[in-house]
Amino acid sequence: MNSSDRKVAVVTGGARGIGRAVCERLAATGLQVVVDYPSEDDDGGATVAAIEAAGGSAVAIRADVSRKDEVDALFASVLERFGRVDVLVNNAGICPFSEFLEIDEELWDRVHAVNLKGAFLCSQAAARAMLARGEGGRIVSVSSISALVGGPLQVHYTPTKAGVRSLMQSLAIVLGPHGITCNSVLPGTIATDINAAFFEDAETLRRYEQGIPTGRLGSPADVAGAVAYLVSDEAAYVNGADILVDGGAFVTL
Ligand code: NAD
Ligand code: RM4
Repeated sequence: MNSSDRKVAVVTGGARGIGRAVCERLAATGLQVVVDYPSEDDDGGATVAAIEAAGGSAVAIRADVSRKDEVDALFASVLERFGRVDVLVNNAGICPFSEFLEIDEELWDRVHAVNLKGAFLCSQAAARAMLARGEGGRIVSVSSISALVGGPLQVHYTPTKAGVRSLMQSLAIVLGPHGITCNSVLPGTIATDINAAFFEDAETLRRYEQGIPTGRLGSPADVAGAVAYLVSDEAAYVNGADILVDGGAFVTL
């Protein structure tokens, strides 16, 4: 099969954690995967190597999602190489846990720029390519249980996750008529680098696990499964929806 005949998925922040699991899962379903990464210190080489070792196809391209020039260059490069974008997964995100009174304007802006503006910029660029091709598409954003509940050390972060979920709801209305579905996955607490320091304390980890009916933190693969469903043909009529992947934590609150 010519590479332009195979569907292409762009996954932001695909170097590690949930993004890496999503990349590997989508590649296993036959998609060509573009692994976005923000800097040479945090590159997508390991993700590409794992996909290729499993017989899949992937390339890594650097772009900080908070920068419009870099996002535009990312999608221009994808179109030049593959001629199409079929799937976008907005996964890139940061959560520098901080006390409310210690969050300065710069930190607030940075968290919003990566988590929310980044999802907007990438969704707009991907939608332009999908609309031009006219064959529909899928946009999935990795929001969070934090779109639904607050967090004492996440005052700058939870509004971005509510915002990303809301972005998908509005885009579902705008893009649905063109066969482009827009949905969110809301992970609960997933063991990744983003919260590793927080869970170094065994007592904190035990308390969290006790609050989750399934008795454990989630894994990146748990989230990737939900993303893969939303990207699949079976989810063609799912639009503007959320899938909560939290082991039941929310319903215990
Ligand atoms: P992680 O820190 O392992 O991964 C974050 C990824 O985002 C990394 O690959 C990093 O390189 C990338 N990234 C950071 N800034 C970027 C930028 N400016 N441009 C492009 N990429 C950038 O953490 P994770 O848990 O895998 O987080 C992935 C997403 O899942 C985030 O949006 C996070 O908010 C969300 N999430 C995580 C959890 C959890 O408990 N781990 C729960 C709910 C939602
Ligand atoms: C999530 C949620 C999780 C936390 C991460 C960092 O959205 O709040 O509990 O581990 O953020």
